[in-house]
Amino acid sequence: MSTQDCIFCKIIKGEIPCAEIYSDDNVLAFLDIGPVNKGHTLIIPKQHYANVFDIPAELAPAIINAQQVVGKAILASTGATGLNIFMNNHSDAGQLVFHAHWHLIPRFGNDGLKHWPQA
Ligand code: IU
Repeated sequence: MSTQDCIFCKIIKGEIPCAEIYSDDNVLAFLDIGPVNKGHTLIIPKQHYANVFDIPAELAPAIINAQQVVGKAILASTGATGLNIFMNNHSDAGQLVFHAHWHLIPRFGNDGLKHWPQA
């Protein structure tokens, strides 16, 4: 897929709106349109990379920083008592959007969601 057709690249360019949570030179975070829990957020690199294997290692500090900043803000604002951070790489792992992204999913006691990797 070319970056022209990539929905997350369109969000980064402002061609498609999003509920932005955080932005810096390297990454953008916004609310997932299909949240599995209140406050479900995605963190994406502003450059197009299909999955984790394409991301240059130099970007790792920016991604970790965003996970910490955004993760703490989600915990504080939702009152969640836990947070899942994960990503899907390749369709067999459940990846539907082929622009690398991390899911940040707030967890609440007895929220009904399973604990990965329980089936
Ligand atoms: P996945 O890891 O590729 O399976 O997750 C894709 C996520 O992107 C999924 O949770 C969608 O709800 C989310 N999403 C979005 O937030 N905005 C969009 O325009 C599209 C998908 I398309």
